[in-house]
Amino acid sequence: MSRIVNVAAAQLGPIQREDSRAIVVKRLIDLLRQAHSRNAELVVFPELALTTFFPRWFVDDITQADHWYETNMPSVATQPLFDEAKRLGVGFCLGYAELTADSQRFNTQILVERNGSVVAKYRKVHIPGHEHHEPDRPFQHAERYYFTPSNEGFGVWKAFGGRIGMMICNDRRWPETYRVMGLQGVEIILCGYNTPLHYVPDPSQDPLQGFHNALVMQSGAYQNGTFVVGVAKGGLEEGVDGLADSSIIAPSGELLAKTTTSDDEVITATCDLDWCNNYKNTLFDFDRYRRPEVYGRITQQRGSILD
Ligand code: CDV
Repeated sequence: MSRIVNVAAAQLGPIQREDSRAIVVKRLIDLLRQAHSRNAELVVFPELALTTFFPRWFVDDITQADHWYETNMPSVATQPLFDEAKRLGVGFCLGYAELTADSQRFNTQILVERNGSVVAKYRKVHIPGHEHHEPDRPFQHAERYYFTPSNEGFGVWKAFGGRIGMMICNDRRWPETYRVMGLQGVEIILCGYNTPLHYVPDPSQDPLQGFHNALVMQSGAYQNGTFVVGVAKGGLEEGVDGLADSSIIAPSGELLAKTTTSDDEVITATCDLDWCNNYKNTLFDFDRYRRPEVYGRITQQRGSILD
């Protein structure tokens, strides 16, 4: 039986503050159709794909930000995307801000199968940035104010004929993210991101954003024998320039496809999931070669302990 999945990364250019959900959903549907015309059966959209990256602004009363969050999925505004995807027989992965019935706020990504059913929900684990207003910054990155870090961890779901995992933006920088999914046999990891090119705490990293993006996702793919699909919302959004460089990466760590613009753009790759076994059954045969008995510090402590 074929274990081929045709995957598309549907990169978004900027979404400005005034852009309505309806305008954005139209863009998503256009990308979905482009991907379908190129035989994609799974289309991956970025983190917080329905709105501008609102954590760049601080509001003292967090309820003033409620309009950036979704309380239902699908919602009235996103239903046309679900309908078109089902009509085309294409699945998708979508990032959005989630406000739950008990007032919890998560940075969330869902996986929707080709029949329109939501098969998985992932809530961001590693929340970067700051909790309080930092007025001296040129722009805020107050994700730690707007989102609760999820304690649900990294699941892997059987879908699209394989084992699919999800992570969101900053999660991709942490090796534990990939390994927890690797230990569940993950074959494709889907990741949306919004990465400002200017990193305020250490601007020496600014010219390295593209390098670091590729470095972490390519090594995570290789070390766990999995495909990784990294999808940006890039370009100049409300005065803040965002990294593009959306990529589809093979279990060998090689780049299969990469965007060339920082605007709405689709890239595709044919992913043979059996390729994962070349790595999972040899160099990275976890059962044979891993030494969890000497990795205790990984889960027993958070920060470095200097003797
Ligand atoms: N949205 C993000 O998680 N962005 C972070 C930035 C703040 C470093 C990232 O890891 O790309």
